[in-house]
Amino acid sequence: MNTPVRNTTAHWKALERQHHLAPFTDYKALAGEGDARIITKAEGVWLTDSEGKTLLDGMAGLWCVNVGYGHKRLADVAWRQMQELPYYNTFFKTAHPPVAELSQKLAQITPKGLNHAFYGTSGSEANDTMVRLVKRYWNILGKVEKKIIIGRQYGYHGSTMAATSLGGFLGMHKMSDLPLPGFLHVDAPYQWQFGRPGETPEAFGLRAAKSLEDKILELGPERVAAFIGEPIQGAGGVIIPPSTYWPEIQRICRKYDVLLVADEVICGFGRTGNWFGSDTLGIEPDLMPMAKGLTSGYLPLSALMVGDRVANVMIEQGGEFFHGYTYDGHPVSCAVALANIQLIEELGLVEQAGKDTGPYLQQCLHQALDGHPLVGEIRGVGLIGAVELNLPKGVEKRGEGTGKLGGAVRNAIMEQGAIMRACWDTMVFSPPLIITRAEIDVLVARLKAAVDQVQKQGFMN
Ligand code: PXG
Repeated sequence: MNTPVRNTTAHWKALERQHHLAPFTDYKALAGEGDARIITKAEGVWLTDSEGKTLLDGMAGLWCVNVGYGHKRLADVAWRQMQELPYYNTFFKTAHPPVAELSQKLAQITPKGLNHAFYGTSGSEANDTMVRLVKRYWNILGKVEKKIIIGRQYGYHGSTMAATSLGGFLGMHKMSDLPLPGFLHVDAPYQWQFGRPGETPEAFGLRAAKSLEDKILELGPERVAAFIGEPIQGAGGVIIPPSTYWPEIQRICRKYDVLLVADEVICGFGRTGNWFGSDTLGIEPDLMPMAKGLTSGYLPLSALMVGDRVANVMIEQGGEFFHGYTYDGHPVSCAVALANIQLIEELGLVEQAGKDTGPYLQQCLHQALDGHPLVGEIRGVGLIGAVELNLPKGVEKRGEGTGKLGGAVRNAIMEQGAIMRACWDTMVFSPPLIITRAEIDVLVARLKAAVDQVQKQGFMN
């Protein structure tokens, strides 16, 4: 076999194929399609691949590069911190300035009552920490039967054993004999798939929330420890619940003394037009896992924000909490997170997503795609949203064999020079919050061209 020349696309692709098991990848199928695209650099909202092709990143990496690529200030902060204190742990009675200062900042910008942070390096870890902490909390209080944690269909909370169990993806469960015992799931507030003909969004929202109350009553409230939900379900297809849903969920959790966990890993740090999805949707969570936009993906870091109710019990009555990861509160990641939050503030990105570019993106999508035969619903909040593709009559949404239409549009928009993700046949987007109106025009034009191309190819037939 000829060895490809070093530092060429063929070389990197060959190394990938031979040695890298990438996440969420069908390895054989990818090799058949000509291997992974090699991304070499990025600036603003633009990625460049190893062949010099530029792509508008409509996904902010994996929903995480909120401030966009290429901010030298974040690199400088990391460089300085690496020289001063590249690592020290926060176990065993030590701490350092970046972790202390970031913790204070997070307490300031998160909703009222969330005043303590427990760190990790990924959203999955934050959720594992949450599971351990929830169980510990009820054990300290002597309510040892309160052990079940309820998630939702199409919920995504990460890929560790506990995080996969919290999530509601059957395919993921099946692969590894999950969920673990004590993890159950209720309905997603997803009207496009589960709404009844003529049902108002308000009525649908209450019906979806009722599935939680029914499940709690079926199990017995004394056995239910917590409920977890993303304010807006991201990887499940940007599922935006009707306005009645979250207030009802909040009421149910309070009534049955069930802790409420709002997973802000995607919705946090300006994505929905407020600092947190909980602000936008009116949620008052007891616990809040966050990651991604916390550092805009420049370095790995996650935090579990812990509300006073739980923190006070852990602090006053808990004794030592035997839990932690080597890189908890990593000084370089914390310094970069702090600088990233300051950058979001200085650039006014939260306001911009909520009041300017977010609504503009929705308006452009409606102008370009309303009435298109391949397009069903268009929805969004701030700079997160979705375009539902219309499946041929008789094809069940998200059933066996679906996802091909979404895959075709995703490939077509990639050819056009932009990246969007397909969740089955739901096209989703979550661009960097620095995206300009002119760049939004480009993204929407490329999506329209992609949808037109797929329609012309006669995909529906
Ligand atoms: N919670 C939510 C809401 C997430 O979206 C996690 C937790 C886990 O975070 P980590 O850092 O462990 O990945 C996530 C992650 C996709 C996709 O394709 C989404 C995520 C990760 C990878 C791919 O939509 N979300």
